[in-house]
Amino acid sequence: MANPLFDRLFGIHAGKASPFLHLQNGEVITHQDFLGMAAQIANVLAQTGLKSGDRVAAQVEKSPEGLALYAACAQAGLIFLPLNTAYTAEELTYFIENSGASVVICDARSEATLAPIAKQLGAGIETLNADGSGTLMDQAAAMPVSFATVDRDGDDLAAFLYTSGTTGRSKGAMLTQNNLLSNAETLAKEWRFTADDVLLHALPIFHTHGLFVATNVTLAAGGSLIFMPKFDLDAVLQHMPQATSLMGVPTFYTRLLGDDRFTREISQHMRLFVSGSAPLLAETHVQFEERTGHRILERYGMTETNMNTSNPFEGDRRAGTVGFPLPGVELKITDPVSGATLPQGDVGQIEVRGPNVFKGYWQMPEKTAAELREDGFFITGDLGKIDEDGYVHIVGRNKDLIISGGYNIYPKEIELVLDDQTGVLESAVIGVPHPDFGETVLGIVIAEPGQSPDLDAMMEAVRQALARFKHPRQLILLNELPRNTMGKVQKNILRDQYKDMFAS
Ligand code: MLC
Ligand code: AMP
Repeated sequence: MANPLFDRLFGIHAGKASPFLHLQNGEVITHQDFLGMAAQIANVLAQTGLKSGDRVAAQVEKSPEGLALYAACAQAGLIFLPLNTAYTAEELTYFIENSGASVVICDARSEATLAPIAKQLGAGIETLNADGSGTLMDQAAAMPVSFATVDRDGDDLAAFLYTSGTTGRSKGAMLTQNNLLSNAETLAKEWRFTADDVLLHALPIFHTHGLFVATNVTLAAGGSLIFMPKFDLDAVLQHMPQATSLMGVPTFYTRLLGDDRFTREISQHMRLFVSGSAPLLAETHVQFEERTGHRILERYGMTETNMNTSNPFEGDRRAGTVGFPLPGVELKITDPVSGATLPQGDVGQIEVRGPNVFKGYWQMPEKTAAELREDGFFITGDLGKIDEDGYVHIVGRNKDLIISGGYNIYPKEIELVLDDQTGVLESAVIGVPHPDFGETVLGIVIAEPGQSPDLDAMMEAVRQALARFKHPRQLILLNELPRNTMGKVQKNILRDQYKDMFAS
Protein backbone atom coordinates (compact mmCIF):
# COMPACT_ATOMS: atom_id res chain seq x y z
CA MET A 1 0.00 0.00 0.00
CA ALA A 2 1.07 3.60 0.00
CA ASN A 3 -0.66 6.85 0.80
CA PRO A 4 -1.86 8.29 -2.51
CA LEU A 5 -3.00 11.67 -1.17
CA PHE A 6 0.25 12.40 0.64
CA ASP A 7 2.47 10.76 -1.97
CA ARG A 8 0.98 12.61 -4.95
CA LEU A 9 0.33 16.02 -3.44
CA PHE A 10 3.20 16.36 -0.98
CA GLY A 11 5.67 13.49 -1.35
CA ILE A 12 6.34 14.34 -5.00
CA HIS A 13 8.05 17.53 -3.76
CA ALA A 14 10.49 15.77 -1.42
CA GLY A 15 13.95 17.33 -1.56
CA LYS A 16 12.78 20.26 -3.73
CA ALA A 17 14.21 23.66 -2.83
CA SER A 18 11.48 25.24 -4.97
CA PRO A 19 9.33 27.93 -3.30
CA PHE A 20 5.98 26.78 -1.88
CA LEU A 21 4.83 29.56 0.46
CA HIS A 22 5.65 33.25 -0.07
CA LEU A 23 4.91 34.98 3.25
CA GLN A 24 3.89 38.60 3.82
CA ASN A 25 7.21 39.28 5.60
CA GLY A 26 9.17 38.28 2.50
CA GLU A 27 10.14 34.87 3.88
CA VAL A 28 9.88 31.94 1.45
CA ILE A 29 9.17 28.41 2.65
CA THR A 30 10.41 25.81 0.17
CA HIS A 31 8.63 22.55 -0.56
CA GLN A 32 11.32 20.71 1.42
CA ASP A 33 11.08 23.08 4.39
CA PHE A 34 7.33 22.59 4.40
CA LEU A 35 7.59 18.80 4.22
CA GLY A 36 10.09 18.87 7.09
CA MET A 37 7.66 20.92 9.21
CA ALA A 38 4.83 18.51 8.37
CA ALA A 39 6.99 15.49 9.30
CA GLN A 40 7.87 17.06 12.64
CA ILE A 41 4.20 17.66 13.41
CA ALA A 42 3.33 14.12 12.28
CA ASN A 43 5.94 12.84 14.76
CA VAL A 44 4.31 14.84 17.56
CA LEU A 45 0.85 13.52 16.70
CA ALA A 46 2.12 9.94 16.46
CA GLN A 47 3.97 10.31 19.75
CA THR A 48 0.76 11.39 21.51
CA GLY A 49 -0.60 8.00 20.48
CA LEU A 50 -2.84 9.02 17.58
CA LYS A 51 -3.61 6.15 15.24
CA SER A 52 -4.63 5.99 11.58
CA GLY A 53 -8.24 7.16 11.24
CA ASP A 54 -8.24 9.28 14.40
CA ARG A 55 -9.62 12.78 14.04
CA VAL A 56 -7.59 15.98 14.58
CA ALA A 57 -9.81 19.01 15.20
CA ALA A 58 -8.04 22.29 14.38
CA GLN A 59 -9.33 25.77 15.06
CA VAL A 60 -6.23 27.78 14.23
CA GLU A 61 -5.46 31.01 12.39
CA LYS A 62 -4.13 30.65 8.86
CA SER A 63 -0.38 30.04 9.03
CA PRO A 64 2.31 27.86 7.38
CA GLU A 65 2.21 25.66 10.47
CA GLY A 66 -1.57 25.42 10.25
CA LEU A 67 -1.21 24.24 6.66
CA ALA A 68 1.61 21.85 7.63
CA LEU A 69 -0.76 20.34 10.20
CA TYR A 70 -3.03 19.35 7.32
CA ALA A 71 -0.09 17.74 5.50
CA ALA A 72 0.96 15.99 8.73
CA CYS A 73 -2.50 14.47 9.10
CA ALA A 74 -2.35 13.19 5.51
CA GLN A 75 1.09 11.68 6.07
CA ALA A 76 0.11 10.10 9.41
CA GLY A 77 -3.20 8.73 8.07
CA LEU A 78 -5.19 10.99 10.42
CA ILE A 79 -8.49 12.66 9.57
CA PHE A 80 -8.08 16.43 9.42
CA LEU A 81 -11.02 18.46 10.78
CA PRO A 82 -10.48 22.18 10.12
CA LEU A 83 -12.86 24.52 11.96
CA ASN A 84 -13.86 28.10 11.14
CA THR A 85 -11.96 30.43 13.47
CA ALA A 86 -15.21 32.31 14.09
CA TYR A 87 -16.97 29.35 15.72
CA THR A 88 -17.96 29.87 19.36
CA ALA A 89 -17.17 27.45 22.19
CA GLU A 90 -20.75 26.19 21.98
CA GLU A 91 -20.40 25.35 18.28
CA LEU A 92 -16.95 23.79 18.86
CA THR A 93 -18.26 21.54 21.64
CA TYR A 94 -20.62 19.99 19.15
CA PHE A 95 -17.92 19.43 16.51
CA ILE A 96 -15.45 17.92 18.97
CA GLU A 97 -18.07 15.62 20.46
CA ASN A 98 -19.71 14.60 17.20
CA SER A 99 -16.41 13.89 15.45
CA GLY A 100 -14.89 12.03 18.40
CA ALA A 101 -11.73 14.06 17.85
CA SER A 102 -8.69 12.62 19.64
CA VAL A 103 -6.96 15.97 19.85
CA VAL A 104 -7.95 19.63 19.57
CA ILE A 105 -5.41 22.10 18.19
CA CYS A 106 -6.40 25.65 19.06
CA ASP A 107 -5.06 29.15 19.53
CA ALA A 108 -3.61 29.74 23.01
CA ARG A 109 -6.27 32.44 23.49
CA SER A 110 -9.03 29.86 23.49
CA GLU A 111 -7.17 27.17 25.43
CA ALA A 112 -8.71 28.12 28.78
CA THR A 113 -12.19 27.74 27.29
CA LEU A 114 -11.55 24.63 25.21
CA ALA A 115 -9.29 22.63 27.58
CA PRO A 116 -12.10 21.56 29.94
CA ILE A 117 -14.36 20.78 26.97
CA ALA A 118 -11.65 18.66 25.32
CA LYS A 119 -10.87 16.93 28.60
CA GLN A 120 -14.49 16.13 29.26
CA LEU A 121 -14.76 14.68 25.76
CA GLY A 122 -11.58 12.64 26.17
CA ALA A 123 -9.56 14.66 23.67
CA GLY A 124 -6.05 16.00 24.12
CA ILE A 125 -5.29 19.67 23.47
CA GLU A 126 -2.32 21.47 21.91
CA THR A 127 -1.92 25.13 21.00
CA LEU A 128 -0.86 26.69 17.71
CA ASN A 129 -0.91 30.47 17.34
CA ALA A 130 -0.98 32.61 14.21
CA ASP A 131 2.79 33.25 14.56
CA GLY A 132 3.54 29.53 14.78
CA SER A 133 4.20 29.56 18.52
CA GLY A 134 2.45 27.22 20.97
CA THR A 135 2.84 23.75 22.42
CA LEU A 136 2.47 21.93 19.09
CA MET A 137 5.50 23.55 17.44
CA ASP A 138 7.46 23.58 20.71
CA GLN A 139 7.30 19.78 20.60
CA ALA A 140 7.72 19.62 16.82
CA ALA A 141 10.99 21.58 17.01
CA ALA A 142 12.59 18.61 18.81
CA MET A 143 11.31 16.08 16.29
CA PRO A 144 13.01 14.57 13.21
CA VAL A 145 12.23 16.27 9.88
CA SER A 146 11.27 12.93 8.42
CA PHE A 147 8.31 10.65 9.16
CA ALA A 148 7.47 7.19 7.82
CA THR A 149 4.35 7.82 5.78
CA VAL A 150 1.47 5.70 7.03
CA ASP A 151 -0.18 3.39 4.52
CA ARG A 152 -3.62 4.61 3.49
CA ASP A 153 -5.98 3.53 0.75
CA GLY A 154 -7.58 5.98 -1.71
CA ASP A 155 -10.93 5.12 -0.17
CA ASP A 156 -9.79 5.89 3.38
CA LEU A 157 -10.99 9.08 5.04
CA ALA A 158 -8.71 12.12 4.86
CA ALA A 159 -10.88 14.97 6.17
CA PHE A 160 -14.11 15.86 7.88
CA LEU A 161 -15.72 19.17 7.04
CA TYR A 162 -18.83 20.14 8.95
CA THR A 163 -21.58 21.60 6.90
CA SER A 164 -24.73 22.59 8.71
CA GLY A 165 -28.01 21.21 7.63
CA THR A 166 -31.38 22.71 6.99
CA THR A 167 -32.47 20.88 10.15
CA GLY A 168 -30.00 22.90 12.19
CA ARG A 169 -27.45 20.30 13.29
CA SER A 170 -24.12 20.29 11.46
CA LYS A 171 -23.10 17.16 9.58
CA GLY A 172 -19.55 15.89 9.24
CA ALA A 173 -18.89 15.38 5.53
CA MET A 174 -16.50 12.47 5.21
CA LEU A 175 -13.98 13.14 2.43
CA THR A 176 -11.71 10.34 1.25
CA GLN A 177 -8.14 10.57 0.02
CA ASN A 178 -9.38 9.94 -3.52
CA ASN A 179 -12.13 12.56 -3.32
CA LEU A 180 -9.46 15.17 -2.70
CA LEU A 181 -6.73 13.77 -4.92
CA SER A 182 -8.88 13.10 -7.99
CA ASN A 183 -10.38 16.60 -7.85
CA ALA A 184 -7.01 18.32 -7.34
CA GLU A 185 -5.41 16.51 -10.28
CA THR A 186 -8.44 17.09 -12.51
CA LEU A 187 -8.57 20.82 -11.72
CA ALA A 188 -4.80 21.32 -12.09
CA LYS A 189 -5.12 19.85 -15.58
CA GLU A 190 -8.34 21.65 -16.52
CA TRP A 191 -7.07 25.01 -15.31
CA ARG A 192 -3.54 24.50 -16.75
CA PHE A 193 -1.75 24.92 -13.42
CA THR A 194 2.01 24.34 -13.61
CA ALA A 195 5.07 24.69 -11.40
CA ASP A 196 5.35 28.25 -12.69
CA ASP A 197 2.07 29.26 -11.11
CA VAL A 198 2.07 31.64 -8.16
CA LEU A 199 -1.44 31.67 -6.71
CA LEU A 200 -2.66 34.62 -4.63
CA HIS A 201 -4.08 32.73 -1.65
CA ALA A 202 -6.33 35.03 0.40
CA LEU A 203 -8.98 32.47 1.38
CA PRO A 204 -9.33 30.81 4.76
CA ILE A 205 -7.93 27.24 4.88
CA PHE A 206 -10.75 25.80 7.00
CA HIS A 207 -13.07 25.36 4.02
CA THR A 208 -12.99 23.51 0.72
CA HIS A 209 -12.17 26.48 -1.49
CA GLY A 210 -9.00 27.62 0.29
CA LEU A 211 -7.79 24.20 1.35
CA PHE A 212 -8.85 21.59 -1.19
CA VAL A 213 -9.06 23.78 -4.31
CA ALA A 214 -6.50 26.58 -3.95
CA THR A 215 -3.89 24.61 -1.97
CA ASN A 216 -4.30 21.08 -3.34
CA VAL A 217 -4.40 22.23 -6.98
CA THR A 218 -1.20 24.24 -6.50
CA LEU A 219 0.43 21.27 -4.76
CA ALA A 220 -0.63 18.92 -7.57
CA ALA A 221 1.05 21.25 -10.09
CA GLY A 222 4.10 22.04 -7.95
CA GLY A 223 3.43 25.78 -7.96
CA SER A 224 3.62 28.22 -5.05
CA LEU A 225 1.24 30.33 -2.99
CA ILE A 226 1.42 33.97 -1.95
CA PHE A 227 0.08 32.93 1.44
CA MET A 228 -1.98 35.78 2.90
CA PRO A 229 -3.56 35.66 6.39
CA LYS A 230 -6.89 36.76 4.91
CA PHE A 231 -8.34 38.82 2.08
CA ASP A 232 -7.03 42.35 2.43
CA LEU A 233 -7.57 44.53 -0.63
CA ASP A 234 -4.38 46.53 -0.20
CA ALA A 235 -2.29 43.40 0.22
CA VAL A 236 -3.92 41.65 -2.74
CA LEU A 237 -3.18 44.66 -4.96
CA GLN A 238 0.37 44.91 -3.59
CA HIS A 239 1.14 41.27 -4.37
CA MET A 240 -0.77 40.85 -7.63
CA PRO A 241 2.28 41.84 -9.76
CA GLN A 242 4.13 38.78 -8.41
CA ALA A 243 1.18 36.40 -8.96
CA THR A 244 -0.11 34.44 -11.94
CA SER A 245 -3.55 33.46 -10.64
CA LEU A 246 -6.22 34.20 -8.03
CA MET A 247 -9.03 32.09 -6.62
CA GLY A 248 -11.76 33.82 -4.66
CA VAL A 249 -15.40 34.15 -3.71
CA PRO A 250 -17.44 36.80 -5.58
CA THR A 251 -16.87 39.31 -2.77
CA PHE A 252 -13.16 39.32 -3.69
CA TYR A 253 -14.07 40.43 -7.20
CA THR A 254 -16.69 43.02 -6.31
CA ARG A 255 -14.21 44.54 -3.84
CA LEU A 256 -11.44 44.63 -6.46
CA LEU A 257 -13.82 46.29 -8.91
CA GLY A 258 -14.76 48.82 -6.21
CA ASP A 259 -11.17 50.06 -6.09
CA ASP A 260 -9.70 52.29 -8.82
CA ARG A 261 -6.24 50.89 -8.12
CA PHE A 262 -7.43 47.62 -9.66
CA THR A 263 -6.64 48.43 -13.27
CA ARG A 264 -5.96 46.64 -16.52
CA GLU A 265 -2.27 47.29 -15.99
CA ILE A 266 -2.06 45.68 -12.56
CA SER A 267 -3.87 42.58 -13.82
CA GLN A 268 -2.75 42.20 -17.42
CA HIS A 269 0.06 39.71 -16.60
CA MET A 270 -2.35 37.46 -14.64
CA ARG A 271 -3.10 34.07 -16.21
CA LEU A 272 -6.35 33.19 -14.47
CA PHE A 273 -9.05 34.45 -12.12
CA VAL A 274 -11.36 31.78 -10.63
CA SER A 275 -14.59 32.42 -8.73
CA GLY A 276 -16.85 30.12 -6.77
CA SER A 277 -18.50 29.22 -3.44
CA ALA A 278 -21.36 31.61 -4.22
CA PRO A 279 -23.05 33.00 -7.31
CA LEU A 280 -20.98 35.47 -9.34
CA LEU A 281 -23.39 38.05 -10.71
CA ALA A 282 -23.27 38.23 -14.50
CA GLU A 283 -22.83 42.00 -14.19
CA THR A 284 -19.68 41.44 -12.09
CA HIS A 285 -18.32 39.12 -14.79
CA VAL A 286 -19.02 41.74 -17.46
CA GLN A 287 -17.59 44.64 -15.43
CA PHE A 288 -14.47 42.58 -14.69
CA GLU A 289 -13.84 41.94 -18.37
CA GLU A 290 -14.44 45.60 -19.22
CA ARG A 291 -11.96 46.68 -16.54
CA THR A 292 -9.23 44.08 -17.07
CA GLY A 293 -9.85 42.20 -20.30
CA HIS A 294 -9.98 38.99 -18.24
CA ARG A 295 -13.04 36.73 -18.23
CA ILE A 296 -13.40 35.25 -14.75
CA LEU A 297 -13.58 31.45 -14.81
CA GLU A 298 -16.54 30.47 -12.64
CA ARG A 299 -16.81 26.96 -11.22
CA TYR A 300 -19.31 25.22 -8.91
CA GLY A 301 -18.58 23.00 -5.97
CA MET A 302 -19.65 21.87 -2.53
CA THR A 303 -18.09 20.62 0.66
CA GLU A 304 -19.63 17.22 -0.03
CA THR A 305 -18.49 17.00 -3.64
CA ASN A 306 -15.46 19.23 -4.10
CA MET A 307 -15.71 20.78 -7.56
CA ASN A 308 -18.46 19.56 -9.89
CA THR A 309 -18.36 21.89 -12.90
CA SER A 310 -16.15 24.53 -14.42
CA ASN A 311 -16.25 27.04 -17.22
CA PRO A 312 -13.66 26.12 -19.86
CA PHE A 313 -10.07 27.29 -19.64
CA GLU A 314 -10.06 27.59 -23.42
CA GLY A 315 -13.48 28.38 -24.79
CA ASP A 316 -16.34 30.62 -23.81
CA ARG A 317 -16.50 31.37 -20.10
CA ARG A 318 -20.13 32.32 -19.97
CA ALA A 319 -21.30 34.83 -17.39
CA GLY A 320 -24.13 33.53 -15.23
CA THR A 321 -23.19 29.89 -15.82
CA VAL A 322 -20.96 27.44 -13.96
CA GLY A 323 -19.73 25.77 -17.12
CA PHE A 324 -19.59 22.05 -17.81
CA PRO A 325 -19.31 18.97 -15.59
CA LEU A 326 -15.63 18.21 -14.93
CA PRO A 327 -14.09 15.12 -16.54
CA GLY A 328 -15.27 12.09 -14.58
CA VAL A 329 -18.21 13.94 -13.04
CA GLU A 330 -21.74 13.06 -14.13
CA LEU A 331 -24.39 15.72 -13.60
CA LYS A 332 -28.12 15.50 -14.18
CA ILE A 333 -31.18 17.64 -13.56
CA THR A 334 -33.96 15.74 -11.84
CA ASP A 335 -37.48 16.29 -10.63
CA PRO A 336 -37.11 17.14 -6.90
CA VAL A 337 -40.05 14.91 -6.02
CA SER A 338 -39.79 11.88 -8.32
CA GLY A 339 -36.05 11.97 -8.99
CA ALA A 340 -36.74 11.40 -12.67
CA THR A 341 -34.24 12.97 -15.05
CA LEU A 342 -35.75 16.03 -16.72
CA PRO A 343 -35.41 16.94 -20.41
CA GLN A 344 -32.53 19.27 -21.35
CA GLY A 345 -33.44 22.87 -20.57
CA ASP A 346 -35.86 22.14 -17.76
CA VAL A 347 -35.12 23.52 -14.28
CA GLY A 348 -34.78 20.92 -11.56
CA GLN A 349 -32.53 19.58 -8.83
CA ILE A 350 -28.81 19.19 -9.64
CA GLU A 351 -27.47 15.71 -8.88
CA VAL A 352 -23.84 14.70 -9.32
CA ARG A 353 -21.85 11.44 -9.30
CA GLY A 354 -18.12 10.85 -9.50
CA PRO A 355 -14.85 10.27 -7.62
CA ASN A 356 -15.29 13.79 -6.17
CA VAL A 357 -18.43 12.84 -4.22
CA PHE A 358 -17.98 12.23 -0.49
CA LYS A 359 -18.56 9.05 1.42
CA GLY A 360 -21.45 10.39 3.51
CA TYR A 361 -22.05 12.16 6.79
CA TRP A 362 -20.20 10.87 9.83
CA GLN A 363 -22.48 8.66 11.97
CA MET A 364 -25.61 9.98 10.21
CA PRO A 365 -26.77 7.13 7.94
CA GLU A 366 -30.29 8.53 7.55
CA LYS A 367 -29.15 11.99 6.45
CA THR A 368 -26.62 10.32 4.16
CA ALA A 369 -29.30 8.09 2.61
CA ALA A 370 -31.55 11.13 2.11
CA GLU A 371 -28.95 12.87 -0.06
CA LEU A 372 -26.68 10.15 -1.44
CA ARG A 373 -28.59 7.72 -3.64
CA GLU A 374 -27.79 4.01 -3.84
CA ASP A 375 -26.54 4.58 -7.39
CA GLY A 376 -23.99 7.12 -6.16
CA PHE A 377 -25.73 10.29 -7.29
CA PHE A 378 -25.59 13.06 -4.68
CA ILE A 379 -28.59 15.39 -4.38
CA THR A 380 -26.98 18.82 -4.10
CA GLY A 381 -30.03 20.82 -3.07
CA ASP A 382 -29.19 23.29 -5.82
CA LEU A 383 -31.68 24.04 -8.56
CA GLY A 384 -30.41 24.42 -12.09
CA LYS A 385 -30.68 23.60 -15.76
CA ILE A 386 -28.44 22.62 -18.65
CA ASP A 387 -28.75 24.94 -21.64
CA GLU A 388 -28.67 23.97 -25.31
CA ASP A 389 -24.89 24.36 -25.40
CA GLY A 390 -24.43 22.13 -22.36
CA TYR A 391 -23.65 24.92 -19.88
CA VAL A 392 -24.96 24.36 -16.35
CA HIS A 393 -26.86 27.26 -14.80
CA ILE A 394 -27.58 27.41 -11.06
CA VAL A 395 -30.92 29.16 -10.74
CA GLY A 396 -31.73 28.68 -7.08
CA ARG A 397 -31.73 26.36 -4.10
CA ASN A 398 -34.01 23.65 -2.88
CA LYS A 399 -32.40 24.00 0.55
CA ASP A 400 -32.81 26.75 3.11
CA LEU A 401 -29.35 28.28 2.78
CA ILE A 402 -27.86 31.78 2.83
CA ILE A 403 -24.38 32.34 1.40
CA SER A 404 -22.74 35.44 2.78
CA GLY A 405 -19.30 36.33 1.47
CA GLY A 406 -18.91 32.70 0.51
CA TYR A 407 -19.82 31.35 3.95
CA ASN A 408 -22.82 29.05 4.26
CA ILE A 409 -25.40 30.11 6.81
CA TYR A 410 -28.31 27.83 7.62
CA PRO A 411 -31.38 29.77 8.82
CA LYS A 412 -32.53 26.86 10.98
CA GLU A 413 -29.50 27.24 13.27
CA ILE A 414 -30.40 30.88 13.93
CA GLU A 415 -34.17 30.26 14.15
CA LEU A 416 -33.56 27.69 16.89
CA VAL A 417 -31.77 30.34 18.97
CA LEU A 418 -34.38 33.04 18.31
CA ASP A 419 -37.34 30.72 19.04
CA ASP A 420 -35.71 29.94 22.38
CA GLN A 421 -35.85 33.57 23.53
CA THR A 422 -38.40 34.95 26.03
CA GLY A 423 -41.59 36.18 24.44
CA VAL A 424 -40.89 34.72 21.01
CA LEU A 425 -43.58 32.65 19.35
CA GLU A 426 -41.62 31.85 16.18
CA SER A 427 -39.08 33.27 13.78
CA ALA A 428 -38.01 33.14 10.17
CA VAL A 429 -34.46 33.88 9.02
CA ILE A 430 -33.89 34.80 5.40
CA GLY A 431 -31.12 35.98 3.13
CA VAL A 432 -31.52 39.29 1.36
CA PRO A 433 -29.25 40.85 -1.28
CA HIS A 434 -26.17 42.66 -0.02
CA PRO A 435 -23.78 44.62 -2.27
CA ASP A 436 -20.61 43.34 -0.57
CA PHE A 437 -21.45 39.87 0.73
CA GLY A 438 -23.93 38.91 -1.97
CA GLU A 439 -26.52 37.92 0.62
CA THR A 440 -26.89 38.93 4.26
CA VAL A 441 -28.99 37.65 7.16
CA LEU A 442 -32.33 39.14 8.20
CA GLY A 443 -34.20 37.81 11.25
CA ILE A 444 -37.99 38.11 11.47
CA VAL A 445 -39.53 37.49 14.88
CA ILE A 446 -43.16 36.95 15.90
CA ALA A 447 -43.94 37.73 19.54
CA GLU A 448 -46.01 35.60 21.84
CA PRO A 449 -49.46 37.22 22.15
CA GLY A 450 -49.25 40.26 24.44
CA GLN A 451 -45.44 40.03 24.72
CA SER A 452 -42.85 42.48 23.43
CA PRO A 453 -39.55 40.57 23.22
CA ASP A 454 -36.30 42.46 23.79
CA LEU A 455 -34.55 42.44 20.42
CA ASP A 456 -31.22 43.56 21.92
CA ALA A 457 -31.27 40.68 24.40
CA MET A 458 -32.10 38.39 21.48
CA MET A 459 -29.09 39.58 19.50
CA GLU A 460 -26.89 39.02 22.54
CA ALA A 461 -28.14 35.44 22.77
CA VAL A 462 -27.27 34.93 19.11
CA ARG A 463 -23.82 36.43 19.70
CA GLN A 464 -23.18 33.96 22.49
CA ALA A 465 -24.33 30.94 20.51
CA LEU A 466 -23.24 31.52 16.93
CA ALA A 467 -20.22 32.64 14.91
CA ARG A 468 -20.17 36.32 13.99
CA PHE A 469 -20.77 35.73 10.27
CA LYS A 470 -24.11 34.06 11.10
CA HIS A 471 -25.49 37.03 13.06
CA PRO A 472 -28.60 38.66 11.58
CA ARG A 473 -27.76 42.11 10.30
CA GLN A 474 -31.13 43.15 11.69
CA LEU A 475 -34.09 41.72 13.61
CA ILE A 476 -37.63 42.74 12.65
CA LEU A 477 -40.76 42.21 14.74
CA LEU A 478 -43.87 41.25 12.71
CA ASN A 479 -47.38 40.26 13.72
CA GLU A 480 -47.37 37.06 11.69
CA LEU A 481 -45.46 35.07 9.06
CA PRO A 482 -46.88 34.48 5.56
CA ARG A 483 -47.91 30.83 5.20
CA ASN A 484 -49.18 28.72 2.34
CA THR A 485 -52.28 26.51 2.57
CA MET A 486 -50.11 23.74 4.01
CA GLY A 487 -49.06 26.07 6.81
CA LYS A 488 -45.46 26.28 5.52
CA VAL A 489 -43.76 29.64 6.02
CA GLN A 490 -43.40 31.35 2.64
CA LYS A 491 -39.88 32.71 2.90
CA ASN A 492 -39.97 33.69 -0.76
CA ILE A 493 -42.63 36.29 0.07
CA LEU A 494 -40.46 37.63 2.90
CA ARG A 495 -37.38 37.71 0.65
CA ASP A 496 -39.30 39.69 -1.93
CA GLN A 497 -40.66 42.07 0.69
CA TYR A 498 -37.21 42.88 2.10
CA LYS A 499 -35.05 42.47 -1.02
CA ASP A 500 -34.14 46.17 -1.13
CA MET A 501 -33.34 46.53 2.55
CA PHE A 502 -29.53 46.50 2.16
CA ALA A 503 -29.27 47.36 -1.51
CA SER A 504 -26.23 49.56 -2.21
C1 MLC B 1 -16.47 38.45 7.82
N1 MLC B 1 -17.60 38.86 8.42
C2 MLC B 1 -18.64 38.36 7.77
C3 MLC B 1 -18.10 37.60 6.72
N2 MLC B 1 -16.75 37.68 6.77
N3 MLC B 1 -19.96 38.49 7.98
C4 MLC B 1 -20.78 37.83 7.14
N4 MLC B 1 -20.33 37.08 6.10
C5 MLC B 1 -19.01 36.95 5.88
N5 MLC B 1 -18.58 36.19 4.86
C6 MLC B 1 -17.76 39.72 9.59
C7 MLC B 1 -16.44 40.05 10.22
O1 MLC B 1 -16.20 39.15 11.29
C8 MLC B 1 -16.67 41.46 10.70
O2 MLC B 1 -17.32 41.37 11.93
C9 MLC B 1 -17.66 42.03 9.72
O3 MLC B 1 -18.30 40.92 9.11
C10 MLC B 1 -17.04 42.85 8.63
O4 MLC B 1 -15.99 42.06 8.14
P1 MLC B 1 -15.25 42.47 6.80
O5 MLC B 1 -13.92 43.04 7.18
O6 MLC B 1 -16.12 43.20 5.86
O7 MLC B 1 -15.11 41.02 6.22
P2 MLC B 1 -13.72 40.38 5.85
O8 MLC B 1 -12.98 40.05 7.09
O9 MLC B 1 -13.08 41.23 4.84
O10 MLC B 1 -14.20 39.02 5.22
C11 MLC B 1 -15.03 39.03 4.06
C12 MLC B 1 -14.48 37.89 3.18
C13 MLC B 1 -14.48 36.61 4.04
C14 MLC B 1 -15.40 37.74 1.97
C15 MLC B 1 -13.06 38.23 2.76
O11 MLC B 1 -15.80 36.36 4.45
C16 MLC B 1 -13.95 35.42 3.26
O12 MLC B 1 -12.72 35.19 3.17
N6 MLC B 1 -14.88 34.61 2.71
C17 MLC B 1 -14.49 33.37 2.07
C18 MLC B 1 -15.27 32.22 2.67
C19 MLC B 1 -14.83 30.88 2.01
O13 MLC B 1 -13.67 30.54 2.00
N7 MLC B 1 -15.83 30.25 1.44
C20 MLC B 1 -15.60 28.91 0.81
C21 MLC B 1 -16.57 27.87 1.38
S1 MLC B 1 -16.22 26.30 0.60
P3 MLC B 1 -16.95 42.47 13.07
O14 MLC B 1 -17.83 42.12 14.23
O15 MLC B 1 -15.48 42.25 13.33
O16 MLC B 1 -17.24 43.81 12.42
C22 MLC B 1 -17.42 26.22 -0.58
C23 MLC B 1 -17.28 25.21 -1.66
C24 MLC B 1 -16.85 25.91 -2.91
O17 MLC B 1 -18.31 27.02 -0.61
O18 MLC B 1 -17.59 25.85 -3.92
O19 MLC B 1 -15.80 26.55 -2.87
P1 AMP C 1 -20.47 24.65 0.84
O1 AMP C 1 -21.44 23.73 1.44
O2 AMP C 1 -19.90 25.66 1.75
O3 AMP C 1 -19.44 23.89 0.09
O4 AMP C 1 -21.31 25.47 -0.24
C1 AMP C 1 -21.74 24.82 -1.38
C2 AMP C 1 -22.87 25.63 -1.97
O5 AMP C 1 -22.35 26.85 -2.46
C3 AMP C 1 -23.44 24.94 -3.21
O6 AMP C 1 -24.39 23.97 -2.83
C4 AMP C 1 -24.05 26.11 -3.94
O7 AMP C 1 -25.32 26.42 -3.38
C5 AMP C 1 -23.08 27.24 -3.61
N1 AMP C 1 -22.15 27.46 -4.73
C6 AMP C 1 -20.87 27.04 -4.85
N2 AMP C 1 -20.33 27.51 -5.99
C7 AMP C 1 -21.29 28.24 -6.61
C8 AMP C 1 -21.39 28.98 -7.82
N3 AMP C 1 -20.34 29.11 -8.64
N4 AMP C 1 -22.55 29.59 -8.12
C9 AMP C 1 -23.62 29.49 -7.29
N5 AMP C 1 -23.62 28.81 -6.12
C10 AMP C 1 -22.46 28.20 -5.79
